[in-house]
Amino acid sequence: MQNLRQSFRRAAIGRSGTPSPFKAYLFMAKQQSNQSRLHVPEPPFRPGDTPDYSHIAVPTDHTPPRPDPLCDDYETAEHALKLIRVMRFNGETAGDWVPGLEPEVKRKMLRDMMLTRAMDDRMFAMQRQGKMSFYMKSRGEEAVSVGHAEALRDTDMVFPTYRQQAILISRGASMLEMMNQCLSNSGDPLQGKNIPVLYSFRKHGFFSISGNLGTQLIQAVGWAMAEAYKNEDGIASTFTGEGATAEGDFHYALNFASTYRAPCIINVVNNQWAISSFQGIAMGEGESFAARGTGYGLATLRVDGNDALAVYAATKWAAERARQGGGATVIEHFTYRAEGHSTSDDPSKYRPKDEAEVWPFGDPVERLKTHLVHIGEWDDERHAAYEKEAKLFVRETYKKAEALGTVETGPQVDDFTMFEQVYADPPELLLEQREMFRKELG
Ligand SMILES: Cc1ncc(C[n+]2csc(CCOP(=O)(O)OP(=O)(O)O)c2C)c(N)n1
Repeated sequence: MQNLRQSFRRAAIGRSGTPSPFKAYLFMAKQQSNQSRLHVPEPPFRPGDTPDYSHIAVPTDHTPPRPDPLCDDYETAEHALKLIRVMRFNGETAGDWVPGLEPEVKRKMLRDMMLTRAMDDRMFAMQRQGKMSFYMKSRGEEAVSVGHAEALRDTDMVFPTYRQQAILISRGASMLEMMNQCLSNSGDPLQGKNIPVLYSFRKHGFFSISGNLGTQLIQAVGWAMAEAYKNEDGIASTFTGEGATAEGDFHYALNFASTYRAPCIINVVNNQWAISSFQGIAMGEGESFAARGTGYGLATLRVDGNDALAVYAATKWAAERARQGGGATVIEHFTYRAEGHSTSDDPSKYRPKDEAEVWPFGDPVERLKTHLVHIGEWDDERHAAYEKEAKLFVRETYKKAEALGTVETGPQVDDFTMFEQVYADPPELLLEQREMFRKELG
């Protein structure tokens, strides 16, 4: 099976370094001429296999060129099949997309990624100690959120998934409030109405995260359409994992975004895995996820998601296009989910343990650090010092949150708060239920 998978992989390399379904079909047809021709995508590696990503081409020529942000959508069709990169692995930058950023902005991006990672590590450990019911880390994908947030205005509205906590960090949200939400304690701004990590921060333009995958995509397009209708210049930016692009909502969103030229950015974070199903199950054996936008007449970019500067540059381009009336852009962020899907997941059951280490695009924190060191704006001592500072800040903030209660110890919010904060005008039925509840409790 291992050999069959590896030869399948070699036979099925598409133009963009991702497998091509047509070649895959021919390969399977040849191998299994006497069997069913139904093709069920299989990941290249399973537990026990030695992962080898040499089939993924790492572009070194630092193309494609940066077109005018108001170009025709078809001029970006090729961009959906390539990979925008800015930083080389040795820290140099190259190509048309190098953003002219001040070193302090780059240092902020690095610090935001490190702080997010420190918070994720602490919260994961606290979940394991029973202090909260659930947690989701974003390790390996921090550059997607941080690079993106830095390129937007703070007033632009984000419709995220559960893996963009670094956007809140970048926008200066209170870590204490974030932790209170995860602990569902007496300081939880959502009063226990959402599961941990499904934040909602109106003051930071961060729309309530829904546990139902895909809903945020159409909401974002609707918000953007309303913004354009009112002649405001805000844009919406929404995120989905590559797995959830298989949902109808993704396609409705692209359809409406294209028809009404909605000022928005539709980000697909291709981290290779949904929970235990790999990206091929969401049609990832096609040329690219970004290319879905081509069929809908949208601009499309595909970017190295572990390169914070490339994410920044691609977002700036798409934001400029949206703000100037050019409509929506689909951006695929090509990255890797370095840890489990959530605290409820055990990835060693379905993929090799060391896959993250051999991921050919490296680690996003290390990549930006290498660049800053290369240009003389950072060094190992400062890195170690900030790592320590971030851990200390997270630990101190967690202590403050814990003092307001945990799932394990309480106190939790008053039960009656479940009837509040959802409706501006609560429907009659809800008011009746509240009365019944009050009587029952005496
Ligand atoms: C409509 C819906 N279907 C299924 C689920 C269960 N579920 C939660 S997360 C997840 C995987 C999503 O993978 P992907 O979209 O690739 O995002 P990632 O977690 O990798 O960031 C699934 C299947 C859900 N929450 N909602």
